[in-house]
Amino acid sequence: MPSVVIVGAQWGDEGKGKIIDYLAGESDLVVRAQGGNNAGHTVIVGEKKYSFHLLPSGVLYGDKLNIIGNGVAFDPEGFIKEINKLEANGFSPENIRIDERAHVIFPYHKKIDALEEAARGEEKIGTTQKGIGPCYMDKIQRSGLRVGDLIDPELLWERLSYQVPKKNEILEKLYQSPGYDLEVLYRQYREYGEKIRRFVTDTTILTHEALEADKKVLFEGAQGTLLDLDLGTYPYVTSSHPTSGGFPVGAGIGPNKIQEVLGIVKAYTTRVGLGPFPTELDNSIGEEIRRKGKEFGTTTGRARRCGWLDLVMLKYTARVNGLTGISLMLLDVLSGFDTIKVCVGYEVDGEKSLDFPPSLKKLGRVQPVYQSFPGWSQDLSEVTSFEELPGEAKEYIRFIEDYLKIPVKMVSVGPGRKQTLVRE
Ligand code: 2SA
Ligand code: MG
Repeated sequence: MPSVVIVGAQWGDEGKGKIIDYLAGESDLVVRAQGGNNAGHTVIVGEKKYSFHLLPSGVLYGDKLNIIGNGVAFDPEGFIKEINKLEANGFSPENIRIDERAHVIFPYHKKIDALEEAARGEEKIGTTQKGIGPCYMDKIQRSGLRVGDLIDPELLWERLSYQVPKKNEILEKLYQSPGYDLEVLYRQYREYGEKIRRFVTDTTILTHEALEADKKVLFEGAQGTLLDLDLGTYPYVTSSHPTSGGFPVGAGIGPNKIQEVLGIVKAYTTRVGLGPFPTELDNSIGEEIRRKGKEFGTTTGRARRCGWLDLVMLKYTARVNGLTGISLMLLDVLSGFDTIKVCVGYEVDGEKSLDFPPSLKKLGRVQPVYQSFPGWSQDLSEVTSFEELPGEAKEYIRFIEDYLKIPVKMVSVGPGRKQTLVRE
């Protein structure tokens, strides 16, 4: 399969980083197309753990091109920090390319993100405060600055001279918060522009050429389907499209170029940030999952909310992404539970339903209908093939496949590269 899209099929943090790293080994290009450094992809090589935010997860291989596509919200400060860290770890950033069209995050975006969250009080989204929403707001409003502007000192000055006074007015009048000094900001960002210039190009050409040459292209999704601006649990969503549909636009390719859509599914469910979560376990089982699964945010360190697997939700996310396969992650975390539950239906206002409701209010009233499965006690971390899994774990996987009518192509039983079981 020359081109594969990897999408999070839940609320993010499904373990995409690990699978992307695994598949990157056999790919020529790794492409990010949405989100920014609000993402947190963890890759574990040997004893060492690497966390990527803005960088595509293929950077640990020396021979892959890593593309930050036009749809990404690009934070130059975060980018420079990440490449410095990469170099300090002995890896080269030279195979990274940034699309000229990607929009740039400025400090005022981050500040507005934080102030807007504070202003919302109880109604806050629970954002990562990386300025993602406000940056995309400028993009949609057609007033944003793009990477191409950042590396052109004259354009940068021109665009910032218009933008900074406007942002200052918003900050001072709306939020009673101090604004920014235009010249200081300009000098700082001009310097960033100098530092990143050598990475900047029209990446759509590179991706196109690779696809035309039948090279293997890996499209790396960040966040998850239920955080999609259109298809997620609005307003508790991110401001981009983490679904498969986000890739044609965010990377500048035709949808017919995507051959496979691999959904990354955690063997249970987690969520960071606020909003309804039908199978949430606000009890000792939820805590046990959090502890065993080390469910804390990679970017912000926040404790993730945990619950059982929700197949009603997955049926929806499988449909809107057109999933062709599933990679089931963190199965090892479920070892040791006597009983494992799976949500197979919803009950809302006394009525049974098999559909994930578009209405957030309705989703908040959902009572999950569970099917119970016997658990297994074996530690799965040493298992090297699907056949070796305990019968109960196989049964759990087969049930998921039958319900969703999608094959589980990979199973992960630990964070290491070797702990990935690929089904023949
Ligand atoms: P934002 O910052 O505007 O994108 O936040 C909007 C919502 O999207 C959620 N969101 C995420 N959810 C899970 N993981 C994300 N990335 C980091 C990670 C998060 C972290 O991989 O661990 O470190 O806390 C991510 N990014 C955004 C967010 O919680 C809001 O609900
Ligand atoms: Mg993450």
